[in-house]
Amino acid sequence: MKMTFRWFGENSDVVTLKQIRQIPGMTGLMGFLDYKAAGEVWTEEEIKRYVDGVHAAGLECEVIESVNVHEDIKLGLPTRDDYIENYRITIRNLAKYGVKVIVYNFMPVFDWLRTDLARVIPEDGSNSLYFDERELGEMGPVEIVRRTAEGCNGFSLPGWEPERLAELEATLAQYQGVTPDQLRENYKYFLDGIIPTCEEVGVSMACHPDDPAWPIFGLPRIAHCQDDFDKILALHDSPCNGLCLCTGSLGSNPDNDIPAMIRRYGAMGRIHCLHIRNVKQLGYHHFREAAHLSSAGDLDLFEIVKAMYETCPDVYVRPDHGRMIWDETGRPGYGLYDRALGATYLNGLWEAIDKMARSR
Ligand SMILES: [Mn+2]
Repeated sequence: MKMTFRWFGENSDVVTLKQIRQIPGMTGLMGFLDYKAAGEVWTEEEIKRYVDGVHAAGLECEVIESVNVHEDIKLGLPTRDDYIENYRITIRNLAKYGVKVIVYNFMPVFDWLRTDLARVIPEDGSNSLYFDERELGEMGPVEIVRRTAEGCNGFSLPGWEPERLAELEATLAQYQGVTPDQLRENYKYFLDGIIPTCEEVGVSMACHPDDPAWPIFGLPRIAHCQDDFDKILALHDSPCNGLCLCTGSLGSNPDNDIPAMIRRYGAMGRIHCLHIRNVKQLGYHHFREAAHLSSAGDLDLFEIVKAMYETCPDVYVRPDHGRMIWDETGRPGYGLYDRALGATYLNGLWEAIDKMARSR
């Protein structure tokens, strides 16, 4: 397990690299250029500047997140070939600076969705991201976007970049009538276009699951359960076509057996990284994000780390969204304190599992 942390860059994050470096056991980042629009080439110069800064702080930068896939690729429009070529260039550029894993998703329009970015947890007064599908039904897509932009404390949230959402209604209309099978066909076209480049330069693609783990607003969503992932991995059979297993996203649906999924895809060598967080179920399609500790939510973090230990022990991991605690303010989900606690807890589980395994 290589413990990493998400960081948005010095102009876009209140958390500093120095603070990240001081978290025990932290080896590197899951890095991110938050100003890049979907479809744009990530140039060598900007990658070098970012990676050099990370290295100077004593951290590695072998995983990059959110090289977003342009909607034209997901929709299968004729312009997709240009965007796929841009994606190939970005893969090559990232590989030159030591990046080994790219996290992305193939979700139409909405990267992730919550109905409240700072719902107070009554038991302890902290707050976390929250979702209640009944609230969403009343809101509709345009209202949820407006609220998300308002609630993000001035930061653009990953997946909710303003330029991506400016033409929201037009984009939603384009997806009308697109079936899950058609979306998968377009996905295959994308993978067939980029995976040979990945194989050539030694980069693995890691598909992030739908969040929450079910269809929303009638949009096709094809990455939220084991059956979906079996199909995605079969679209282009290569070790470079893999998964970013996000326990919080998948855990929003209690039907997902996450330790079993880790074992399945870990044994296949197809998990390239994990996002680990806990979820508290509050009802049907109704949950909030919880502290990492197993007893704080409904996921068994011990079983999750054990499955990882036994099937994909060298994988990159990061503590995912944390709560906002100790009066910290910042990007919803991406404060320093609770994520640092999460990393420490995961490292503790790992040490215990490792020592128990060795003493047998
Ligand atoms: Mn995630």
